[in-house]
Amino acid sequence: MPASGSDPSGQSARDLTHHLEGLVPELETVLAATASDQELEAVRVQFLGRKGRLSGIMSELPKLAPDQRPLVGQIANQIKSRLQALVDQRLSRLKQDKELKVLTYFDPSLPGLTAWQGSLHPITLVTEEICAAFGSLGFELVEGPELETDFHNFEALNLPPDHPARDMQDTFYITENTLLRTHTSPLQVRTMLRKRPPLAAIAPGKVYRRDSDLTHTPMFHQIEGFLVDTDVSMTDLRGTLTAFVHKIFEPKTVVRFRPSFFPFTEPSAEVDISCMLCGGSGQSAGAPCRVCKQTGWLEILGCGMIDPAVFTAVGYDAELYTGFAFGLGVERVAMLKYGIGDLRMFFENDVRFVSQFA
Ligand code: 2NM
Repeated sequence: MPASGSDPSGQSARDLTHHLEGLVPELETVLAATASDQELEAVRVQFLGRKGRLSGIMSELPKLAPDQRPLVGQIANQIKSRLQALVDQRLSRLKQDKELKVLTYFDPSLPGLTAWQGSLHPITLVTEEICAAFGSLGFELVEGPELETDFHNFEALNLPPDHPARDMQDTFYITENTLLRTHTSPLQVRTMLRKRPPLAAIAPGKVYRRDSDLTHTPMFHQIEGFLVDTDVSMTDLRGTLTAFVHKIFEPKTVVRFRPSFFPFTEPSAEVDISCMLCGGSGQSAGAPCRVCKQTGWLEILGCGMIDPAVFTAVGYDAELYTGFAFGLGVERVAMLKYGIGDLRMFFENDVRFVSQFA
């Protein structure tokens, strides 16, 4: 049967309709192969673009008999909507696939990432523990500059100008009169210049000495304390330091005072505690104790009754007041407390070491 309204070019309404309808399955096949938004856009342009397949067929419309054009035009619009819908469908499918892909590599049942938690350095922990122990005994905390004057670091502490501790070999001098403090005693001097007795203070801080080998670092941490009043005696010193040792180490620890010398105290003593590894026997696991080198004792601090010359230097009446003072090295106490064998561990800051004491 001849197509109705055929024209000289051979295009009939039926041919055009056939071509138009053929676009739908063709687009479906091409769309199925698209894997990205870019590919999809290229296909859309190819079919629906201004110079695309649909436009190509539509350009044949004027060749139809005028009475057939409206019907084919209507079909063409329907096909256009179908094609656009297929492209939109594919677009949302691609988007869905992308989300699904994320879900397949994200396993919500896995444990979450652990937040890295910091910890305090063992020197900080031991410093805080010692200061808290003296705090509970009524000592106030004092701090001050690491850069000191010759007067506060040496002169006021009964260290005369020719004393060996003032040697360039031992002290970091900045100028002739300023230096890095070699101990925390200048804090005691500053406190006494500022206040009148009765007073008791504990002074932690970094100190500096020109010394560097296996057992010495140019900077280390010290804590010194002192107490001044009328009628302070050596028994007060002994009782205070014994109470302190029993707060920091085990209560069964034995404390021993041994005569010594410091320029700023008279009399002076060094304090030993019974070895925590061998319990004072000198033997551990049937062998000479490695911690106390078989002596049964460990030295932990130095102390004494404050020399009247120190009181005079800060303007106190040396006839009226007496007092005691003591000092310890924080690294040394931390090594004993935690059984650390190498001083360098404190300064290397290996997290595997420093995070063990939290
Ligand atoms: C020590 C040992 C003995 C000490 C003395 C003073 C001061 F300023 F009061 F005189 N402060 N620290 C002292 C006494 C420090 O360290 C081993």
